[in-house]
Amino acid sequence: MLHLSSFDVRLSTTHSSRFARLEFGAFREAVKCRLIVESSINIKPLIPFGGDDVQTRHIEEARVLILPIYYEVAPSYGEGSGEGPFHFLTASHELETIDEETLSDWSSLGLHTLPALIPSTDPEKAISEIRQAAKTHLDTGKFLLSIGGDHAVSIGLIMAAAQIHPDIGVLQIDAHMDLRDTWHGSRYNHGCVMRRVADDMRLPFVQVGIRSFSPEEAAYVKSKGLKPFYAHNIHPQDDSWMDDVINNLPEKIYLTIDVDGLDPSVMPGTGTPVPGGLDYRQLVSLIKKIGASKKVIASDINELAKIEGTQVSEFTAAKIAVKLFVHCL
Ligand SMILES: [Mn+2]
Repeated sequence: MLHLSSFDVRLSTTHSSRFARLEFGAFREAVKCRLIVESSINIKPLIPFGGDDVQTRHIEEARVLILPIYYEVAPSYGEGSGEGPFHFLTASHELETIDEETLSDWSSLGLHTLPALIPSTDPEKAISEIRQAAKTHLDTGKFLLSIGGDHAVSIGLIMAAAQIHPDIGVLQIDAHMDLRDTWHGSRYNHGCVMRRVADDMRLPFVQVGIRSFSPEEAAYVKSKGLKPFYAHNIHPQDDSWMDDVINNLPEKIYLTIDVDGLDPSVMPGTGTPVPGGLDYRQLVSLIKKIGASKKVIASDINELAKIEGTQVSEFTAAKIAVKLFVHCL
């Protein structure tokens, strides 16, 4: 007689971050088996940013490198950021190549989309892999735009940028402080990005769009005398607060854009949409001002999670990438 009460099997494949749990239940007459997909990243083939016609074939001739990173570990709420690079790049193909503000043709800037990076699902290992990959690309002196993935990818990316440019500062667009020391059992979780920047990398940083944080983070901000740009203090029409952002940063910038920094009416496709965020034009103005007054070394766009039936989020994310190219190169 077979007696099974419950039985879990965790499966993982070597080529993707796909996890599954097999559940066996014992019943009087039969043993039933149920497959539950806990979290999976569907690794799909990617098109280059803007499509094949835009791709600068030879990497040596490129001015901009775009690094897609399939990574999503322990999301806090909604899932799907792991497949963000696929949806971002697919949407980028639909962009017109003239930027309406500058009237420049961004397709001739020399964009080269790199093969996707699929890091380990162990956060510490993943951060190390991302750091090494980013370091190799940043060593070329080209502008690196990385596409997440969850926000944890930025830890490795910023580490790499700071290795090459120790005088760099970080500008974070985000609804969340990401100042937890650990989250979901790791110091390298998406909720810990800026804590690593502050405590481990000891870099100056400015946070914009903040409207969601824990008691631990509030206490940390108070103890360190930090002055985040809370979303509720950002004037809807007057952009003069952006001068304060600029004045609080050094000359060299790493710009990390968690898409949930935008208002969910603009960017609904993200795991933790929080009302009251930046509007699209405010973000573009900030990018423009930063680009005009600082040297942006590298950037990332992360936490994009597609909503089936609408393309607004991924198309907006792709458009933000164009704004980085036309204003920050
Ligand atoms: Mn974040």
